[in-house]
Amino acid sequence: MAVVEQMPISEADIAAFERDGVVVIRQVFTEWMEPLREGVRRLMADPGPMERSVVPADGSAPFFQDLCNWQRIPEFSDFVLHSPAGALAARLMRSRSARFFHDHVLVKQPGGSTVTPWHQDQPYYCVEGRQSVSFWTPLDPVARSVVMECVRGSHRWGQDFRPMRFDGTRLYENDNYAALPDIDAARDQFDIAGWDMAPGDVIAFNFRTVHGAPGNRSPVARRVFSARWVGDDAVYADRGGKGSPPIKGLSMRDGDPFDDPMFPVVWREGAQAA
Ligand SMILES: O=C(O)CCC(=O)C(=O)O
Repeated sequence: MAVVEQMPISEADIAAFERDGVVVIRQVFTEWMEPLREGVRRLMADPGPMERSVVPADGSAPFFQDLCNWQRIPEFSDFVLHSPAGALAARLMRSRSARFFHDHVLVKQPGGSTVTPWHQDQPYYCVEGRQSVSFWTPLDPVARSVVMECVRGSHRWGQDFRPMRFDGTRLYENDNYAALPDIDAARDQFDIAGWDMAPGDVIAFNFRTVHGAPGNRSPVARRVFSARWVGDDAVYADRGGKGSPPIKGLSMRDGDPFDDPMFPVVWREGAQAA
């Protein structure tokens, strides 16, 4: 278990994460790149039941997506349980614990035109809380022009916006959510963050932070392992419909502490000394 004081992040990084809902941390997962690439190779050869790839109508390269595979792909299990990710998540969330929620693999093949629309993750999820973080971890170099972007401060807008499937249909029928503002129509009115990324770097963002990504106009694949974490204040959220990921077999009720063996506490304050 990683010792939290040894994490390569500063108080300034944590303050930026709280203020902006997003921060980039350099070279934190460098030694995990080859194992995660091997895990993605294994996954793409044998996708899971939640695979939902998009094949663009224009004939350009597909956008491979799959979720919740960490228990069956050994390289992913190893990363979740033994990398510094849990300790890093706890530190960024200022939480005494870090519980793993799920993994999401997103591979945009070279030339693929599929855009990831602007969205917040929170309303898709069966969990609620202020303490949350996703680690968007690219396994290839990703240029600023291709990288996922985040709207700084949007996690503090005080509103959850309608979750849409990436094909433009509503995730929940008859919901009361407002539509997300049209970010692309007024990009200069938002504080949009994005960076050139090297393998080993991570973009850490809150589940409420508005984010999206362009198609992959570059000549190299954009393989990403996104790892989602929650903190001490996490509770189960029944959103009255099949959320995303569509996780089955949970017995928690709305407002219950988010505690199920499917979501292990990977890091807990004080436990590393034991
Ligand atoms: O990589 C992308 O295209 C989008 C990533 C994303 O939406 C996420 O990790 O939550």
